[in-house]
Amino acid sequence: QFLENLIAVPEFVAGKATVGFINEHPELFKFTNRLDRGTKTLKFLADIAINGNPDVISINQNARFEKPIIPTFDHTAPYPKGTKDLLTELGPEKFAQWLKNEKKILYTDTTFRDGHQSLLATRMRTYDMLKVAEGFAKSHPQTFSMEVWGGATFDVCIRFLREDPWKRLELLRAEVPNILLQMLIRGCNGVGYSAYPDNLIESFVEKSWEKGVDVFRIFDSLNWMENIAPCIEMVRKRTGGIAEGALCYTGDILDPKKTKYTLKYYLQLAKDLENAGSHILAIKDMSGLLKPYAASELVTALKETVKIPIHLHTHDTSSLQPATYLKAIEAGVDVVDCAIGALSGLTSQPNFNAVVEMMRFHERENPYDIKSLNQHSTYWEAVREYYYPFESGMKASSAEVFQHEIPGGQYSNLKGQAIALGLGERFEMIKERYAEVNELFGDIVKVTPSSKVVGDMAQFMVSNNLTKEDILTKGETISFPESVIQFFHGEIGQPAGGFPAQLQKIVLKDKQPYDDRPNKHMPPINFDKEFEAFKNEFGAQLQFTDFLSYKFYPKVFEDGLKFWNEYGDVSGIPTKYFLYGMKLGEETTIEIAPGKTLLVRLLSISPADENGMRTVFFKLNGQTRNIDVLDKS
Ligand code: 3PY
Ligand code: ZN
Repeated sequence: QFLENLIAVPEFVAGKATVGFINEHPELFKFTNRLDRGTKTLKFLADIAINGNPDVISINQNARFEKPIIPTFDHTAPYPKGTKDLLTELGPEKFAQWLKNEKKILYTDTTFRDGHQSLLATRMRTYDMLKVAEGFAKSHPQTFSMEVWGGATFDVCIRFLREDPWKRLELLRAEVPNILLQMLIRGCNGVGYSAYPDNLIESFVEKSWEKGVDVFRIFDSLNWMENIAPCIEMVRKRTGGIAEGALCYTGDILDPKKTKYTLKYYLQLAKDLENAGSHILAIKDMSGLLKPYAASELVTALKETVKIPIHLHTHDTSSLQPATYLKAIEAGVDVVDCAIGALSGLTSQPNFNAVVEMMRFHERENPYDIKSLNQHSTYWEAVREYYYPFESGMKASSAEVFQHEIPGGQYSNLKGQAIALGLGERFEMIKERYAEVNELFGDIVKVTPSSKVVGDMAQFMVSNNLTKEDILTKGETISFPESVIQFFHGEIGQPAGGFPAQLQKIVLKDKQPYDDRPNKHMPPINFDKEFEAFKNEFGAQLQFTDFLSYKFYPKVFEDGLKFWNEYGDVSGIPTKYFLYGMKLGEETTIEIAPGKTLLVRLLSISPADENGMRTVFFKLNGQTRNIDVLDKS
């Protein structure tokens, strides 16, 4: 391994190693766990078989899984031309012009990102996506884009799924070379929850494009242009992709009593987004609050205000949103976001299959092979069963969302968090408090990360039995959650109309808030120096993308790396075994590298010895192998 480390040092390869070379490169002596890939995989399977997956808190012993049926398509046929080819041919400006002139309604498929983020706490694994990505791309090349990256997927990939998000992107790009791939980026908060140095975001944007992202949907959780505009600029400068500036929709423009987020407010924001260089404008209705008649009014007015095409995103939490799409389409919206049937509805996007049917025989119909779309839905229906521990428990749509305004992506998580904090039974109260906190904070836009602040505060109030009055009268003695302090300190930006001054003082005590971009207060990253130091600390074999992951999530990345050193890449393990472990006598194939497949059968498990150790016997490609595991039960 010393040799491997040696050739990873560019100076050595370039023949520039000097006398002090060895002393200057301590990483040469960092040796990762040398178990071969097969053994590492067995180690993981053995551990899960004995101790379970720590991310699966409760197992339903009666759960039965049906084998997902992969939709059929012609594997040998070339990829039909799609929007990615068009972007390459036209460049982003002309592409946007093409989109605006296109009469047919276009669709973004959110199944691989927001669909599962909103329904299954973001737990969908790359394994399940790769089974159908090529088929989808070949059967539905008229799709505007596939949203596959960003938002919470980046963090969850490493933290819970133990996958490298960059590898996911690369693999999906290879399977989908013809359709635009889209990501959600939180302006200058990137894929994190706070502010970062601008040059980190710039570098992140550039790498994302290189690895496969074409459309960058850029938003800010407070609709603060100062956090959005620089990110639009980065996409324009550092990539050949599309900058889609997003306005986050909240409130109700039809309600005369609501005077903060009015039609005028949104039109101004849209104009600002266009002037900042957006190729496309997104209406990001993250909570599903944009009602049908409001959509009609908003889209009509936006069409008169901006020249760029309009892309509408919503969540079907209340079940009203297909009607919203209908009205928006009538008013001239260019693209709408949908999720494949089995991963649609409730807190996810409207049902792709059904919206396609809604538009059949209409003058703006975009014809789809509905039989194939339905086969994709059947596939996802079976796959979804594997992820039952991550379902939110929501059984029906609910008009309550118009009161609490919780974003779709947050709802399933918030419920899980409440249960984890022992507040499961008080979830009704958490929803009520959520609305109260919003009022207390001056009616803010609620989407990651501002929605997390409101959620944290609501949970804090419920667990400490605090009312709104308590906060205002006894606030001096309360130690507020960290995210709330950061919010009032201006670390995620400035809300429209400013912070409520009295509460800001109560929360911050003597601390002085920022009134400008928090990123301004951060020194730029010295990439050469820091990347070198990163490799010295964690291993010479690590890539620049690993470094970027580390900069967003240092602790999560470190834990992930420890995991990978011990168990290797587990992304090729079928989901059933990844989450629940193999049962005696079960057999599976696992691709651990292109063309390298393991055939694994679980033969037997010994009882625990006096030290709690058990031995798990496998057959691996015909040979018996045994792995010792500590039984933690
Ligand atoms: C995210 O930022 O993860 C979102 O999905 C916001 O809607
Ligand atoms: Zn969303």
